[in-house]
Amino acid sequence: MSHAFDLIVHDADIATATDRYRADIGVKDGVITAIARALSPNDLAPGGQRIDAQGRLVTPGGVDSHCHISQPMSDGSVCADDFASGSRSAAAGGTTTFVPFALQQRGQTLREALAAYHRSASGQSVIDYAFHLIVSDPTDDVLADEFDWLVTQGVTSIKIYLTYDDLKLSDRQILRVLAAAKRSGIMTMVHAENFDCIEWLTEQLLAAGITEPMGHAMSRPAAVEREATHRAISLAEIMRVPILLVHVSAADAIEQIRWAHGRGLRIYGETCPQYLFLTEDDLALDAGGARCICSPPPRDRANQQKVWDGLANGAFEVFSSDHAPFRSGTDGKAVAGPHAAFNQVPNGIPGLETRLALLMSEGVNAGRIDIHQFVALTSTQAAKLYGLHPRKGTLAVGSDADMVIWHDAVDFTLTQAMLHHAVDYTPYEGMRLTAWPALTLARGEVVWQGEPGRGQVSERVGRGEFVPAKVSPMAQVPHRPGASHHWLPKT
Ligand code: DUC
Ligand code: ZN
Ligand code: ZN
Repeated sequence: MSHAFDLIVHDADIATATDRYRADIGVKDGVITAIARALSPNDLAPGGQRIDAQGRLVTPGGVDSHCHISQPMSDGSVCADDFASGSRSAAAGGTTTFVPFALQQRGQTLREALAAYHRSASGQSVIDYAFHLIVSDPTDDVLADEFDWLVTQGVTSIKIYLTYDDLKLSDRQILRVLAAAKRSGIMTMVHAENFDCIEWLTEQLLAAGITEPMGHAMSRPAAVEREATHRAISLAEIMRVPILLVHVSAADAIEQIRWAHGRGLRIYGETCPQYLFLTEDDLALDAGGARCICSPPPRDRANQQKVWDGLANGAFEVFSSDHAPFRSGTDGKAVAGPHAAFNQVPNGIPGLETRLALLMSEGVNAGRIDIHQFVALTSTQAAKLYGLHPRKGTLAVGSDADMVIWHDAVDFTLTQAMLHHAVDYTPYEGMRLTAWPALTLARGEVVWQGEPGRGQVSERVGRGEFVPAKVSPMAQVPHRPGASHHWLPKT
C-alpha cells in the first residue's frame, strides 16, 4: 500500500502504561494507523512529514484531568488563563488533552453552565478538551433529568465540594448526587475538606491576629481533609458507587483511601505537583506567601514522601495539575488588597505546563517511579477514568496521534520566563529539571517544538476540538453477589 500516511514518526522509543519498544509510528488524518518496526518512506503521502525521533523516548501526550480555565470567580478575581493561553501552555509542556471544569453557579441549570463553557472554549483551544461539570445546586430537576442529559452531551464526570460557601453540598445532597451519578454512569470527583472546621479555625486565627498566608495552612490541617475524605468514602460506600478524591495532599487522607481499598471499595485518588514539591513553608511571606495558597494546602516533607509513596505503590490513579491560575496583582491573588487576610486570597496555583516535566525529572529520572507508572499517572488512567480512552491516553493503532518526543538529555533551571501561561509566576521557580518535551504532537500536528525557554508553540487556536467523553467502566461498581440496592429511590 502506498501513500498510507501523512506523518511517520521514525525510530521512536515508545513507552506506554504497559509496554516499551522501538518502532515507527504511522499517522493518517491525525490517527495512528500503524506501529511497526520499520515503515517505508514510500508509504508517506506526497507532502507528508517524516519526523526522526532518533531513538528518543516517546510517550502518549499528557491528559490533564484537573484544571481551571476561564472559570468564573465569586470574589472578583479573574482566572488568568483562557482556553487559548491555557492550551498553548499545556502543549508546550507536553499535554495534548485537558479537562477543565464547567461551573454550575447556584440558580443555573447544567444546560446553562455547559453552554456557557462551550462558548468560552469554542475556537480557542490548541489542544483537544473535554469537560467535567461542577455541581453546586443539585435541584430535583438537575438530578432527575440533567445527569442523563449530560451524558448525551459527552460529559460523563462531575465534581462536588464539601467546602466553600458557594459550592458545598450537605451529606444528604451528596447522597442524592451519588445516586443520580450512579444511575447515569457518571464519575464523581470529590473535593474533600470539612467546611465547618475551616470556618471555625479561620475565625479563631483572624481573632488571634493571624492573617498572613501561613494562616491558610493552619486553617486547613490534615485532619480537615482526613475527616472529609472519610465521610466522602462512607457516602460512596452507602451508595455503592465509585468516587475519585481529587488533590489529595497528605498521609492521613491517603490512609483513608487505603482503608477503603481494604474494604473492597472502588475509591480512586488524584494528587498534584504542589503536594510533592511545595511545603507550608512556601506560604511564609518572604517566600511569596499568597502565591502558594491552594487547597488543600501544601504540607511538610514527611507528607511529601507519603505522596511519593502513594504514586509508587498505587494509592493514586492520576497525577493532575489542578492548574488554578491567578496573577499576583489585584485581579488575582491580591484581589482584596496586597495585605489581605489569607481567607480573602483566591485558592490555586498554576501547573499545566510544568506537570509532566516535574514528574519525569523527579519521578522517573530520579528513580522514584518507572516510566510506565509515569504514563499511567499522567495520561492513560485519566483517559480511562473519564471516558476518553482509547482515543486518548495511549499510543496504539486507532488512537489519536497525541504524543511527546522527549529531549534525550536536558538539565536546566526552571524560570517563569520559559512558560506560556498567563500567570506571572511559577511556584517552581529555580527548580532544576532534567526533562522537557522536544516535540508535542496533537492529532499528528506539531504544537510544540523546542527547548526549555526557546521554542515554538502553535498559534492555531481553534484546532483543538471538544472530545465527547463516554461513560467510563471505571465509574461502575463491580458486581458483588448478594449486594443489591434495588430498593433505593432514583435520587
Ligand atoms: N480546589 C480546586 O480544585 N482547585 C483550586 C482550589 C480548590 O480549592
Ligand atoms: Zn478542589
Ligand atoms: Zn481544582
